[in-house]
Amino acid sequence: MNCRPWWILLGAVVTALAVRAAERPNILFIMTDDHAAHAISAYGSRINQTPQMDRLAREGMRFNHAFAVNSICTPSRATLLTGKYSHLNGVPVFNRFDGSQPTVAKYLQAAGYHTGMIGKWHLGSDPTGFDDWKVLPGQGDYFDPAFLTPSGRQVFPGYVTDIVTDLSIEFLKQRPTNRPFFLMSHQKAPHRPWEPDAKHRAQFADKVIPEPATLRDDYATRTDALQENRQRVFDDLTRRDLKLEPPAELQGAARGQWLGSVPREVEITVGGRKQTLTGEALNAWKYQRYMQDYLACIQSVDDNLGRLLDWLAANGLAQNTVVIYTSDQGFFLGDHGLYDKRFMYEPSLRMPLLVRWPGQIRPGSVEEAMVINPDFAPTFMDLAGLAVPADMQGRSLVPLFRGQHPSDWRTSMYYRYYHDPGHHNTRAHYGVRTPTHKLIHYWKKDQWELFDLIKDPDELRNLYGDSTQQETVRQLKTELARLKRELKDDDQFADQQPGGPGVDGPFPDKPAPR
Ligand SMILES: [Ca+2]
Repeated sequence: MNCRPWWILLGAVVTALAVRAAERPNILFIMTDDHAAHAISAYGSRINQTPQMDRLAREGMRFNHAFAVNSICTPSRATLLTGKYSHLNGVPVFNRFDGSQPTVAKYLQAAGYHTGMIGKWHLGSDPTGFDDWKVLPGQGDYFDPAFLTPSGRQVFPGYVTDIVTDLSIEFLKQRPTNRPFFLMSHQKAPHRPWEPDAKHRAQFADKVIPEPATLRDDYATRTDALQENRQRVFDDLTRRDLKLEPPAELQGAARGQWLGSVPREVEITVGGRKQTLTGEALNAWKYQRYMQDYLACIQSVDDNLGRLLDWLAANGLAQNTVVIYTSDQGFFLGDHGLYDKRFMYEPSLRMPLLVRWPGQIRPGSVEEAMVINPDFAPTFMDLAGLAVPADMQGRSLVPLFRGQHPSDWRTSMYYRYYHDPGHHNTRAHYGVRTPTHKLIHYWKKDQWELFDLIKDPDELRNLYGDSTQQETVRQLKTELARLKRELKDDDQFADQQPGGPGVDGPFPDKPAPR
């Protein structure tokens, strides 16, 4: 029996806790919205340079196979918080998140972390599990955005990417320094409508962006699902997307209709001379116009990432802070002629993932293991020294950070998208991806696609009906069924998705559109 007085024992416990707290790293999780990995130079971008993201890659680890399991904003965010797929966290589409369920923020807060959520939230309900939060209502605005806070709505003048960074730094300045912090700093950029600030818009105004090889994909061999989509650069970008100015005489509904429609000819001025673009010339111009704004938005994100990293360094926090940069999913940058995401094709499925953890992650390392966004919550738990709850469906990435490769790491991943027809007439589908193949099932149409990712990385040849591929199809269907079972996907939302008010409104306090 221990005979030491109680205050000595208590003192020992307090000391032990303090030591443990000191050892637990801070977690700064920076997530953007719709930032494709192939628009980061560390990932070999052909279209832009991102020096601050490259700095993270150089000082930390670049993941080459990080995938979203349901490639749209709201489900991705629900998965991030819960470590669960959509069919278990209740958010398969743009329906509101039930914030009473367990989340990683609540677990970390209970374990003594100072928790914060700043920026794009897009889950409809108020954040739970955070000591402080300031979130954009719905999609939020690029300029002079309103934020929802525990004490009400507040408008911040300026550009949203700068403001989210300012507020993140403010959170860090105000934090209690005797506890580790967990901050989710979520940028709205580069989400549609791709509105850059003047400085970055000017940087890209005259840039000619190389076209992707699949911009004029003819969709041969693919299923009806791709043929029917309405997210094409040439055919679906509106005048508003392309930042065309309506004629002054158009007002009210007529003005809105003009901005919301797809132009079949556009007048531009080159070297002081007016020129009318149609057909192929117009198509090429649309791609340029789209990408110039998208990339200009990203350039501001990159600058602001630099500001955050510099602030950590200047305040002695670089060493004991795990910095994570990712996006809620990927994006089509004209690939397959598309913008937006949703499809299980690589540009949309793949997330950028850069992680810096000095002393633990070897600088400049590259990880090929397959990781998925349900892995984030278990990773945060592990970093905080907490056991991963049994109902979380991902795995901690901490062993990978340390250069270890568990022999039972996943070699396939499961994906499921529900929002059909959604905003872009995208067909619901689920599928399995392995290191070499992808099998997709559009279940409402009962159509399939099979791709050989080694021989056909651009996913242009659907091999599903190919007689030489039937053994591969059989194996992938077995694996797909196994994953579906293991992940407890019982088609909970296959036919019907949750209704309700959704995450984009109504927000009675939303400012009038400009
Ligand atoms: Ca998104």
